Amino acid sequence: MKFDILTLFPAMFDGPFSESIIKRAVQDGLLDIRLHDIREYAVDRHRTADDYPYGGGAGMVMKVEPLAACIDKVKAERPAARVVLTTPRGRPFDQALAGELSHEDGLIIICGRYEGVDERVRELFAVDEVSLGDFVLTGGELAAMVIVDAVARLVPGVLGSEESAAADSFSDGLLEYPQYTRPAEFRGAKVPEVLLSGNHREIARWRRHQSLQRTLAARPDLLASARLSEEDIKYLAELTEGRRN
Ligand code: JAH
Repeated sequence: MKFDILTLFPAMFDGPFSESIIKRAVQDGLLDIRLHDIREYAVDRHRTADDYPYGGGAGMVMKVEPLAACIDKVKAERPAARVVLTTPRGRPFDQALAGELSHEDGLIIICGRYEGVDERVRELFAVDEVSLGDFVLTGGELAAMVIVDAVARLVPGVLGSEESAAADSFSDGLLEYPQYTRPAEFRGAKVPEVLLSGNHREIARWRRHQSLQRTLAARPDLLASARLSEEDIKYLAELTEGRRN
């Protein structure tokens, strides 16, 4: 899968893509991550990438010309790629969208800066706006890294056979059950007996119940679209019994 990232701060990406799973996937040729410095597409003497907003107001706006030149260049190299702009006003990014994007041939991710990018970028290019949540960053770079990470791990072969994406949180729309490893007791805190029992049916049942409990407690909104069995629904009914809501 090909990722092309358009940014004024390419050096921000040095760390996250040079470690662990993403690094290995790039080395193995499964991922091709390219960084494009938007400033290199500014043609004026000072390589200006921002300017004052028409109509006045606080802060600066990312100029359209350097960004458009950069998009033109990258689109010519990647005609099939989908163009994404990270912004708080975009479509909420979730596991379903990560899965959808992982089937694309390539992604061109535009990282905004300042108060935002000149609106004409959205007008002139087919741009999908994506948001990581209702908060404001100093720029889209960190959001782009999150998107690359979440999408890349869904590309076949990126996770080893040890780590499979299938059994993760959200694969069935529930939060993950608690995990433990050795020692069986630490500072008086014990690993639940059932996990040491070797009874795999009981272990699976306990884990499912834990997932349901946690989801009900922390993210009850997820239960509406989770894939639940008759037994799950019975268990949830038991959990909520005695409550009035
Ligand atoms: C901030 C351009 N939803 C996360 C997110 C994504 C992008 C930005 N902020 C938050 C952002 C400033 C300029 C983009």
